[in-house]
This record gives sequence, C-alpha cells and structure tokens, in this order.
Amino acid sequence: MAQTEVLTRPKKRGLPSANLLIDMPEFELGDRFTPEQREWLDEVGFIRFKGFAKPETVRQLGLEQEELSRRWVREDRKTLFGTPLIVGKQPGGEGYVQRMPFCSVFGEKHHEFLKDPRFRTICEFAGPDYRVGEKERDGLVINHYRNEDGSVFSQQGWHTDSLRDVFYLEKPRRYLNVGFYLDDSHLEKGSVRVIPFSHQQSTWNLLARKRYFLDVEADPAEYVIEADAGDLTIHDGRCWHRVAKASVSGPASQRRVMYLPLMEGPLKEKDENSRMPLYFRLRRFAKF
Ligand SMILES: O=C(O)CCC(=O)C(=O)O
Ligand SMILES: [Fe+2]
Repeated sequence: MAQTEVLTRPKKRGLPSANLLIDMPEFELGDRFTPEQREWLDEVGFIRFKGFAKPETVRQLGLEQEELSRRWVREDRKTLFGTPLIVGKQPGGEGYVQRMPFCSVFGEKHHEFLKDPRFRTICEFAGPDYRVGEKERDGLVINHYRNEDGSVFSQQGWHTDSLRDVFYLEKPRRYLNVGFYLDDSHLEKGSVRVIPFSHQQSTWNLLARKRYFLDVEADPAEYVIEADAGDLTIHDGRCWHRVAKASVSGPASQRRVMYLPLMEGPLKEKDENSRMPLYFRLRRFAKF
C-alpha cells in the first residue's frame, strides 16, 4: 500500500484514524484466495469480502434466525448442547435470543448455506484438515445485538478469541473467525473494532494487554470493520477486538452476525448430553 496515498485521504464520518491509515480494498471471494487477499489477512489480521451472498439468501437466513429464536423462547431453552443462550426482552415484553449457538444444527437453511463451496475454500486457506465444526465448540453462532431497554447484549468488551484455546487446554494457534452479516453494520451500530496487527503479538500481550471482556473503552489503534448485510469477514482470533455499543437505538441498532467455528484435529462433537464448558461456567460466575 502506498503510504502517501492513504495519508492524504480526507478524514471522513468520524472513523478512527486506523480506518484512514488502512484502506481495505473492496475484496470479493472467488473460488480461491488471491495472493493479495492472502497477504492482506496474514499481515493485517482481518479481511472483508463484499457481497458474499445475495440479498434473497440473507433474507431467508434472517427469517430462519427469527424462527429459531421464537422456538427456543417458546421452549424456554436455557442452553443448547451445554452452551448458554443469552435471552433478552423486546420493548413489547416478548423474549428473543441474542446469542444463538448451533444454528445450523437446528436450522435447515443455515445448514444448506454452509454447503457453499467457498466455505471449503476458506477451510483450505485456514490449513490442511480444517472443517466447519457445526456441532463443535458453539457451532454456528448468531450474535444479535440491540441497544434498547430489555436488551442484554449490546456490546462485548475487549478480548481475543484465543483465550478459549487456553481453556480447552490447547495452545493458542492461528484461528480464523469467520463472520457473515445478516444486517448492515456501519459506524453508528458500534460494530466490531479490531486492533490491526495484534495477532502478531507475544503470548504475554495476548493474555494481558487488556482486561478480558471488562475493558470496553475505545483504543486509539482500533479499526472499525464496517460491513453490509451479505458481506463476509474473517479475523485472526489472536487479534484483540471488541464490539462497541451502537450510537443509535431501537430497531436501527439491530446487528446480527453469524460466526462459524473452523476446526482442525480430532472431532469433538457435542449433543444434548454435553456439559457446559468451564469457560462459560467461569464467565457466569464472574458475571462478564
Ligand atoms: O459480533 C461480532 O462481530 C464479534 C463477536 C465476537 O467477537 C465474539 O463473539 O467472539
Ligand atoms: Fe471475538
């Protein structure tokens, strides 16, 4: 990237300086990563692919997400395969699930969506023997953030996704977190903020650079990943990131993003008899 070119771009829309310094191209994912896309993700720690899915696909997935949420509220589900559900209340009093694990196990359209051959491409990019772990960890998770009364999920404090490896007694490794957007997510929705290049940090910084989930303040180095519904993003799980609270409220703050677990190594599938992982038990205990 030519530094002079990006440094002379005008400051726009109150985006953090990192967004002005790092000018992410409008990447699109074909049947292979291009060398430029590969290099970008390796170097910066995240990437966004525009228009991964068509609006009709996004609409269908959104309808199924709402259906699953209504079903789990009706069934008064507290956990799925041992993973806790986060349940909020709409202003009208009706419950809705704000963190929905294992969506592709319970939702046929989500399951079908994962058959898109580009998910294989992403797995191959992650390394040999990677798969989408539909029944592993928390499976395909949909996060549903809203900034309004009754919502219990409007932001997430600073964290890396690699801490979970430590809890699962696995060495922190390169772990790609793949997100797919069901709603537009621009600056006013808070959106995910990543510290570029932080995947290259020492294990000490991975553990101690910030207080996991408790620190929520803006970081001078953070970059806002803005995306439209239908876009797909990948971030290296060793990067520090947070989800900021929306500056707007009510329906305008709705942000639904699905995350897929890319897994390697021995298959450890979960089912109705799975126990709640220590990670969640500790988070519950510590109330964060
Ligand atoms: O919602 C997002 O975009 C990020 C979610 C996230 O960081 C997480 O669930 O670990
Ligand atoms: Fe995360």
